[in-house]
Amino acid sequence: MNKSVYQYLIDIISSRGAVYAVLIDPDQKNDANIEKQVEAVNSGDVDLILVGGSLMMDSRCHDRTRRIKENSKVPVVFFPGGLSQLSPHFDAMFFMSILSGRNPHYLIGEQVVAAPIVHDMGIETIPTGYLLVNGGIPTTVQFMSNTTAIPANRPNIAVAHALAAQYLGMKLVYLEAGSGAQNPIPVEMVKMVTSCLEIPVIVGGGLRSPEAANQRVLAGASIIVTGTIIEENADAGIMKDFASAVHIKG
Ligand code: 1GP
Repeated sequence: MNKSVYQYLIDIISSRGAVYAVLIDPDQKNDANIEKQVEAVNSGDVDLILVGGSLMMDSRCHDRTRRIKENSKVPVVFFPGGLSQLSPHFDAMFFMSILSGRNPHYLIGEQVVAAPIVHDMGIETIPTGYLLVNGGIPTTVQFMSNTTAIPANRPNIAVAHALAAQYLGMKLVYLEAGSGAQNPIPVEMVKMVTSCLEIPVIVGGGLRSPEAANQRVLAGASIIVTGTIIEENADAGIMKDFASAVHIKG
């Protein structure tokens, strides 16, 4: 691909209304199904694969990332759960900071250690402000990052963080309820954040139906992420249902 992954995303947002991204966790739990999941993505009108997870239960995540990249027809982007998952197989990475938290390690510590390695690998970086919102149950990301999530019924707090991300020069804001969240990001919060922002907003965590994804795109989300759905059923038909709910234009 000649253009940057960021430009690829911007072009899809403008031509199709929003991007549908599928998160594949390169953890042991997906080992047997990686090729099947990528095949469902390839045939399911999915625009992007995100790779990452909050906790790896063995040492083979790089090998799984390579298998994802080798089989994928769409760009493969690192969604960092931690520095140890960084690999040269990625087309780009969300260079993220957990801005909703006050844990310096995830605000800037990991990023400083990662930066020279990213520079050496030459991976495209997409600066992303990551905002963790309470999804109703404690999630792995919340526990592992040792941060407090934004209360789901306080959209103003999300707006303030999202604006700060934009003014700091971030190119994307990720509204995250956490993988397997009981409640996805409230539609009202998506509306309030996107109406104040000029940069695209990603929404993920706990989205279990195409309707739920569609509501958030109509509320202003530019990128929708699902992860658990493909882990439960690596089926191209389900991916297509989500993709057509997300692609509201064209
Ligand atoms: C996690 O938002 C993603 O970062 C995906 O969440 O697994 O709940 O779809 P789910």
